Amino acid sequence: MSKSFFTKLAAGSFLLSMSITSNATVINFDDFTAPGLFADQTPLAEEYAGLGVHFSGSGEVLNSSSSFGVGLSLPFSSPNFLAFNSSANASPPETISFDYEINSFSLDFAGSIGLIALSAFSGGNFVDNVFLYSSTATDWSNISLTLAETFDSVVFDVIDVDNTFVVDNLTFTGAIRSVSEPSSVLLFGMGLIGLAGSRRLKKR
Ligand SMILES: [Ca+2]
Ligand SMILES: [Ca+2]
Repeated sequence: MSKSFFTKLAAGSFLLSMSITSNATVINFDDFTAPGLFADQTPLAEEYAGLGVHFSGSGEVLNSSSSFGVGLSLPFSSPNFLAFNSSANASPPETISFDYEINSFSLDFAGSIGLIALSAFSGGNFVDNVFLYSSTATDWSNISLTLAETFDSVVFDVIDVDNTFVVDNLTFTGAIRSVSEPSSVLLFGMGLIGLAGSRRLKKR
């Protein structure tokens, strides 16, 4: 193999990873109609399967018409959020799992006073976690995990908090997607065509 082959391969891989990690995906729960009461909603589950994101837990997407006592200006995005209320049988932990590896995850939350925990797992194995003490019920706070290691699920939990609170704007960046993805197959294919072309030129 020529040196240029590896140079091109390295350049191709670099381009590929750059194009994926630069794209942050945001789930703001505002893309479907949601009711205002827990009684009228079911727990969030596969509504975002199209993005390769799956929810398991008892959090329910509600609109902000019911008073949660939280601020309704940015970073909250209108009209919906993911809501929790222990008296409505909607309590954390909430597990968010991905069909691919990610390397950063964050969310905004409001309405709770206590310790918030975000934990990252890869293939079911604990990777890392972060804790944040929230001392105000009305203002929004942000909790985030950005790790050198990639992970494929996140557990959001609260400790010593049993009142109502809401979550919005889940934001994550993917790190490694399957090579069967059309864009990477195309990119790899283009690299091979380029390589074949340059070899033909050299033979002349
Ligand atoms: Ca319900
Ligand atoms: Ca929202």
